[in-house]
Amino acid sequence: MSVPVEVRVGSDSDLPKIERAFAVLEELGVGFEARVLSAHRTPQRMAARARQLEGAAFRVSIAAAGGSAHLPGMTASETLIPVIGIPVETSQLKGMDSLLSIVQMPEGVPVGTVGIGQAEHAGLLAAQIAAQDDPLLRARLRMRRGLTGSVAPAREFVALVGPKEDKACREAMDLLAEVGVKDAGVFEPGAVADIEKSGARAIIVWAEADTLSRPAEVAARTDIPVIAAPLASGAVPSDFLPRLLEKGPVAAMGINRPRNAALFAAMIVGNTSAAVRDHLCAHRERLAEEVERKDASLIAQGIRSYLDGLKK
Ligand code: RP5
Repeated sequence: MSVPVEVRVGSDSDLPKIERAFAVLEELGVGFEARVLSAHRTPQRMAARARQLEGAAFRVSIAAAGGSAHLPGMTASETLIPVIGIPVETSQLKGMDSLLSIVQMPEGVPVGTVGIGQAEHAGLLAAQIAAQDDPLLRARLRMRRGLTGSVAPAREFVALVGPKEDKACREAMDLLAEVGVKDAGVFEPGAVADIEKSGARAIIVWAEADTLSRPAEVAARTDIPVIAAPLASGAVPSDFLPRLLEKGPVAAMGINRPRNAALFAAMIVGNTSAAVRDHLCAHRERLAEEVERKDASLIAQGIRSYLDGLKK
């Protein structure tokens, strides 16, 4: 049996809280490996295993952690397979600490985040990603989710749902092209049947304050992984992200991170495209070089001159 899914937790105390993820994977017959790997207590072991995931043919990692929940993000920084983050519920802050630690990733390193404690959604998303290479699994998954109608086999195509002329949409399209995803197209929110016929491997759905339920509405009608990309022009209310993630399964990006939505979609495509994975690797290296260049010039110039440069 192939093992396309890794499930990692920051502590074994997380295991009972994400039991539904294991149950879904077992029910669908998806092979998985479960590990306890702490970003803080065993950072080297955690990173070393993350670096092996691509080579060991894993398609997706589910990473669950609570509180100062750095496991999903640190895992994502060490691999090019998609990482789904589960924010584990905490007693004092009810998992809001976990959610914000996981979802608001910087540009270049996305984590597809589910709602607080939504382990079942994480299991379903992982199965949806794994099913793209496995028609029998896909059929079981569609049956379990009550999805009817025929779907085209997945190809190298990403669907975007939202206005074509929008800046976020253009940025995402540009980045998809940059990392070698051959084809992408924009659809209306109601056009899920057309998206299924297109053979899309991922769907990016933009969500604003008045359309927060849109990604979940699309996800309810398809087994193609839905990436929820929230956009906001100012401060948002504290229930903004929880409302976005109330229903699913959707993999949420941080607020105003359209390029991360494109990268997460490309990582899904990269599971079956060596060319896309090579581009993603080069993209990640460019980001690292940029930070290294800045660090070197800070050391060379000293803080005052560097700050003056930043203010110009
Ligand atoms: C996090 O700290 C873990 O993911 C867990 O949710 C939380 C508490 O861990 P334990 O103190 O129970 O080991 O790193």
